[in-house]
Amino acid sequence: MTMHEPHAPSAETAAKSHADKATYEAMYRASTQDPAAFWAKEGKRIDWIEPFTKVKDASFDLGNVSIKWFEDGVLNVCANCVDRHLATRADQTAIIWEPDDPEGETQHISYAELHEKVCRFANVLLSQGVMRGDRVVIYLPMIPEAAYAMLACARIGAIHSVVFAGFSPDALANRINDSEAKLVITADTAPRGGKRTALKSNTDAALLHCSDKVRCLVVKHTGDQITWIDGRDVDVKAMMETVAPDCPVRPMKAEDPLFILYTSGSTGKPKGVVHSSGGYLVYASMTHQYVFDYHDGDIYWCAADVGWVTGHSYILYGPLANGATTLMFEGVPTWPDASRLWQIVEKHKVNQFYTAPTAIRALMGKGESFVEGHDLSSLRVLGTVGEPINPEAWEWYDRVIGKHRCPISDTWWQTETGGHMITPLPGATATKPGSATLPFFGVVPAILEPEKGTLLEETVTEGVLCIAESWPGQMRTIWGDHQRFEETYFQQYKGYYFSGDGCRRDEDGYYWITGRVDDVLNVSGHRLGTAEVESALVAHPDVAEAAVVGYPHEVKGQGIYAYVTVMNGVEATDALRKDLEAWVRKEIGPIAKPDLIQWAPGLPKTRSGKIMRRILRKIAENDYGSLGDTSTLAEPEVVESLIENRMNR
Ligand code: 6R9
Repeated sequence: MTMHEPHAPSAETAAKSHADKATYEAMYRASTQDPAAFWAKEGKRIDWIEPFTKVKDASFDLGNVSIKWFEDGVLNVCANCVDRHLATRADQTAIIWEPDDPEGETQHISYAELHEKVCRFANVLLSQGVMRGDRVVIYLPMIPEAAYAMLACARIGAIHSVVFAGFSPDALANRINDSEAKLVITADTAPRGGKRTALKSNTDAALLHCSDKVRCLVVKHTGDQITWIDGRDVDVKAMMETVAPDCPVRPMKAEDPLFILYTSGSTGKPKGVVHSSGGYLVYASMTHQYVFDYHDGDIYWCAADVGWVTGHSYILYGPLANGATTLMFEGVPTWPDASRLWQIVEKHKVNQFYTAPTAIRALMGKGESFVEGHDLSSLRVLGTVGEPINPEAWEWYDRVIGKHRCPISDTWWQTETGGHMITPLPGATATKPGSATLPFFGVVPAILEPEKGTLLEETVTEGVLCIAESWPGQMRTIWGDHQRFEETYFQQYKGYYFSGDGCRRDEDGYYWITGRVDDVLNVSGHRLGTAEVESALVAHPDVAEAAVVGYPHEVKGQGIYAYVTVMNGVEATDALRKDLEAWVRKEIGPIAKPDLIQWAPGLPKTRSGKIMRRILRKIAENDYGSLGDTSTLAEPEVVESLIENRMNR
C-alpha cells in the first residue's frame, strides 16, 4: 500500500463494527432526507422521564436564530449517565482513575459507587443553597471529584462551567463573574507531571475580584497546606460523609442548559458556549458509540482534560450515557517519561484511545523506544482531535501505536458543536492521513466562497466550512448574549452555521480542514484568541502596543509570536521579555505564554490605523516573498525593520 492510498477498514473490522460502509451510507442518507424521523429514533437511546413528541425546531435565520431539539421531552442527564445503569451494571467499573504519580493508587469506581458519590456531592451542593439553574464553576484537576461535581450539578439541574485548571486567577474570576456563579469548586493543589499547581490559592486570588457571596468548595486532594476562610470555604470530602447517600434527580426540560463552557473567539473576551440537556446527550452518546465503535465491556480512554469540551463529551457524558468504563488520567504523556501513556494502555487493556496531534508529535519526537516493550494489543480504535493532524504524525500513530491494525478516527468538531461532526467511522470509512473524511449522521457540511458567501457545489473545491442544517448537539446560545451568538455564527454567511475553519473537499468528497480563517490560534490543540493575548500584553505598564499572530511550530502546531512596542523611555531588554512571558502566564495561563517576542519599534498599519496582521503573519512564518499588497501601509519602512529583526526559531 502506498502512503497516499486510502486505508480501508479490514473486512473483519467492518463485520464487527456498528456500521460498515453500506450501513453508514444508508444511515447518512436517512439522517439527511428525514432528520426528524432519524432523530426521533435516536432520541430513544436515552431515558426520558416524559417522552418528547417534537423532534426538531431550528432556524438559522439572522435575527431569529433558535435551536430546539426534543423540546417537550423531560429527562435528567445524571440519571442517564448513572442511575439507569444500576439495574444491569452496578458492579461494573464506570471510571478508572489513574493518578499523576505512577506509584500512586489507581481507583476503580463502579457504577454503584459513582451513584453514591454523585448523590452525596449533590446533597453538599443543595446544602449550600445551589438551586436549579444556578451556575457552579468547577476548577479542578483530573480527579474523580471533577466527574462527581459535574454529574451532581446535572442531577440537581445546576449549570456547570468547568474552567481548565491551567487557567490563571484572572481567567477564573472572569468566568465566575460572567456566569454569575454562586459557587466555585476547587482542590488544594493539582499534581501534574510531578509538579503542583496551587489551585486553592489561585481561587483565593480570583475570588478577590468576585462577589463576596460566592462560596468555595474545596476538595482536599493532596493534603497540601492551604489558607482557609471560615464561612466561605467548605471541605467537600468531609461534608460528603455527613450528608445522605441518596438524592432524587430533578426532572429537566430537554432545552434546559446542561453546561456553559468558555472558549476563545476572534475578538474580545471568551464566549460562554451554552449546551442543552437532551439534544447534547443524545448526540454525545451516539457519536461516542459509532465514532469509537464502542461495544459493551470495552475499556475506553480519552486522554483530554475535563476542562475542554472533549473531556465533557468524551470522558464523561458520551461514555457514561453508554454505560462504558471510561479512564481518567491525572498526569501528562511525558512524565516520568514518554512511556507513561503506553504503560496505562497495557495496564488497563485499553480498547479505544483518543488524544491530540500535539501529544502524538511530542511522543514521536522522543522516539519509538518508549513504545517498544509495551503490549498494546488491546487497542482497537485510535482517535485524534484538536487540530489538523499532519500526515507524518498520522503515519506514526498508525504504525507505531496502532501497528496498522487500528482504524484512526480523525474527528473534526468544536466546543460549539458539542460532538463529532466530520469523522471516519472505524468499520465504514477508508481513511486518508490528514483528512477528517466524511460527515457524521445528520451533519450537512457546506463549503462557501469566503468573500461572496456563495455555495461551492462542485465536489472538488475549497473555501470556508459551514453547516447547513441543525444537529442535536449544537450550542444553543452564548451565555447572556444571544445577539453575539447570532453575529458570531450566523451573520457572515446567511442561513448557515459558520465554523471559522477553512476546508477543502477532494474528488472522493472527503473533507480536509485547513485551519482557522479568523484570528483564533490553535496552540497544542487549545483555542486562544490573538486579541486575548494582545490585551494581556498591553495591560503591562511597559507595553505601548502589541500584535499577536501564530506561526508553524513543530510540536504545538501553532506557536505564539508577539510583536511588542514598548512605552517611550522603556528599555527593551531580555529581562523585560522574561517579565512579559511571566505576565501573560499570570493573566491568562501557561498555555498563552508567547513563544517568541519581537521588539517592534512600530507596527505595520493602514492609514486608518488598522494593524495589518496579514503582513505580521507572513513575517512570523518566514515567508516574505508573498507579503501581498502593501500599498495601503502608512509607513512601509516599518516592515523592513521588522523583517530584519525577525526572531529565529
Ligand atoms: C474539539 C475541539 C475547535 C477548533 C476547530 C478546528 C480545530 C479540532 C480538528 C480540528 C482539524 C480536526 N480542530 N479538531 N482541525 N482536524 N480533527 O478541539 O474544540 O477547542 O473548540 O477547537 O479546533 O480549527 O475549529 P475546540
